[in-house]
Amino acid sequence: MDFTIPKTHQLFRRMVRDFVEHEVRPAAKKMDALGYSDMDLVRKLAENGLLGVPFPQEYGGAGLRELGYCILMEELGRVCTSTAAIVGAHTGIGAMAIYLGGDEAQKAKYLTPLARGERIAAFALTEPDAGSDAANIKTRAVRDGNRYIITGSKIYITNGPIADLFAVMAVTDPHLGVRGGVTAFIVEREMAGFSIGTVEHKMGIRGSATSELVFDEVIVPAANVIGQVGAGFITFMQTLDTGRLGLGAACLGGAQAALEMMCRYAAGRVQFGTPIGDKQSIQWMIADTATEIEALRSLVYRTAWLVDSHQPFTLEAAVCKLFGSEMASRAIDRALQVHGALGYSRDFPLERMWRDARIAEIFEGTNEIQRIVIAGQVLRPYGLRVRP
Ligand code: COS
Repeated sequence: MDFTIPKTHQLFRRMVRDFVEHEVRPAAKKMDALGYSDMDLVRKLAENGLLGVPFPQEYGGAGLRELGYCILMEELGRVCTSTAAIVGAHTGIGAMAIYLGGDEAQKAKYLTPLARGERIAAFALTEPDAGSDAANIKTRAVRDGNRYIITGSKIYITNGPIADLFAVMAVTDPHLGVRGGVTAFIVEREMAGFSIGTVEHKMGIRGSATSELVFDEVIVPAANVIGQVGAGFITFMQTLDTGRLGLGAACLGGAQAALEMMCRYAAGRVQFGTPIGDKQSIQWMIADTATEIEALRSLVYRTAWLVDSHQPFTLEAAVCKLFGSEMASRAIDRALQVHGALGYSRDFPLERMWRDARIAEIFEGTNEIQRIVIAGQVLRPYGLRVRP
């Protein structure tokens, strides 16, 4: 395994850091306070080529593969979890479903404008009766000549209110279940019968809009089936694998920011005549956080290397998501404790980071699901099948 980060990617990190400091940081607090996605910021992300980072240049992407995408997500996660969630839903799972499962015509028609940031994507799996139990979806797609008619609803869809294109999982044959009976579709916002339902009011990532999607006999051309009819469950599971890695990278950024804040404050805050960083109680919090960050950094970039070298990574992506989300919450909580009452103040970013971090333990597959995925992968060679 080659752990050297290529020069192109080092330069890319510098460019992203600069963009994030100048454009994302000023927007983060405002988006949280007002609870909206800043579309000017999304436009600037597009103009800087940051909405199609992993995809090949022939499809409008930056061609920086998963390594570049993880660098982007780490840098966004350092400053604004909402922006990381917007990019994660757009690039990491929405557009990714088309990249992984779509044909050349779909990549030309849909992936390319998504990668260029001309259109925004979302990934629609969760329903009232199906979130963790992804196989239990009820949204139905019925074939009618050379089109499908989709009926049902999706909930808690990140980017729902701002997206133009939706990767949607629907049942095409209820008798076949997930092995042949579930199909993925590309649905356009303008298609008749499609509408945005309830918009969520959330405790965190308030700059990332989340909503219900309603499909009232939406007519979708058969050409919008992603991959083969019946292959939708596998495409969505594979897409979630890469999404979970990106989320782990965003958690790495959040934890790193918390560590830096902790160290700065510990060096400057004097109590009992010395900086609090002189106290072992604080040093150990810093040491534990730094240790966990080193572990996550290795996990994330090794997993990116697995993806980019076309090796299996389902286990590793679930580990990144599980460990990363719990670790980022711990790191930010420690940073808040080190800052005392200042950390609890709404005038200081830590309380937003603390609220924002919590979602990573829930979305893109709860951490309970990640443990099922990990146990399943580890126990498979022993002939055991792990059931949810
Ligand atoms: N890559 C490729 N194939 C996969 C896969 C993956 N990551 N995960 C599952 N599959 C395949 C399995 O191999 C199986 O096919 P075979 O029987 O032919 O081998 C098929 O899909 C069904 O898998 P399984 O039997 O494990 O399905 P379950 O219904 O038991 O559910 C879990 C599996 C729980 C892991 C799945 O439903 C899941 O990930 N749920 C969480 C979904 C989620 O993240 N929701 C959040 C909302 S979306 S942001």
